[in-house]
Amino acid sequence: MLIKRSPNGIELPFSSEITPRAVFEARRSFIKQAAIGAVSSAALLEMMNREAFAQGTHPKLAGKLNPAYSALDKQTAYKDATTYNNFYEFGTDKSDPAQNAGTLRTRPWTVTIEGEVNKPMTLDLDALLKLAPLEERVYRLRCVEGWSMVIPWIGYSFSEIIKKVEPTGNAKYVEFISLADNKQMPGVSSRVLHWPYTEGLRIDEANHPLALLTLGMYGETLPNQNGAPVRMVLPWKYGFKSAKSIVKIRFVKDQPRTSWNLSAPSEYGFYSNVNPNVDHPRWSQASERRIGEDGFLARKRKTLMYNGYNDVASLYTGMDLKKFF
Ligand SMILES: Nc1nc2c(c(=O)[nH]1)N[C@H]1C(S)=C(S)[C@@H](COP(=O)(O)O)O[C@H]1N2
Ligand SMILES: [Mo]
Repeated sequence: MLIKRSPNGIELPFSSEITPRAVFEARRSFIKQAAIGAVSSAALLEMMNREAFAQGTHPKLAGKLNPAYSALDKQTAYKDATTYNNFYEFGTDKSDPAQNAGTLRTRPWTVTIEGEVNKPMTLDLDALLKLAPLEERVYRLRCVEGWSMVIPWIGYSFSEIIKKVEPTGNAKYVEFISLADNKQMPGVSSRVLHWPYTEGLRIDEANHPLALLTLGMYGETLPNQNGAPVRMVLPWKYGFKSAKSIVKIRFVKDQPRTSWNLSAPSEYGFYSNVNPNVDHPRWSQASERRIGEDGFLARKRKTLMYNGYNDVASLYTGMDLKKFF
């Protein structure tokens, strides 16, 4: 995909480059042709590996709308939310995850929860889906790169998991670990990040009801490129804090090392709360571009403290948020 690099390093794609419906339709007819033997099986396999971009191609997943935790902002188009992604396990271009994540096998899938808990457990997808009532929550997601989306996620508060595993008194932090399998994830062979992708929260942050254990979006299970089959969504923090395709959750005594912090500690702090007053060393965080709302000549929106989720402010009273960025 053609990228225009702005002076501050933020990538600005032209909206015309987002896969148009016509391309999707072309793939459909391509698959039909393949069925009658008109194209090679290698080409067919490559095509099948691509994740579908249209809504309605994933199993339905219903959640009861939680209006108290839902933004009224216009929702990002499904196509934009599923073709403009960061998921470095599948490549570093925004279009790579949609192109490459078809190789991810999301069933069977288990999440192992261990460490400082009285009840360590390994849960499969069905157990995760049944653990608590599913809710729909429309959250703003603000990427540290300066763009944002509004997505109707489906899941439940991570606090439901915490209740279930009973952390010990030593559990001060929670570590989220993504799958890192180079057979399914071509990007894991490159050294752009420390694999597995690891993120973390202080336990009181993880216990905040806004922290969403996420299993679906737009009324369906998660597309692979959005972190199937289970991810976190932390709307008051920069997007990279919300780990995708999680296989392990550890309750620990000490603040965990995280992938982005390891790769550039002065740029990506452990807390990484959305904060328009604390600039990234290479660009301002005062404003953002809403994906789908504007093209290359971006109409900028003001970025809000905690991405507008002021509910979380009490977690940080007395902390210098410039120091703990
Ligand atoms: N495992 C993993 N999780 C990840 C990432 C990643 O590269 N690998 N990228 C993060 C970043 S930078 C962002 S902005 C969000 C993007 O989520 P979305 O593609 O569903 O919008 O996922 C986050 N979670
Ligand atoms: Mo991001």
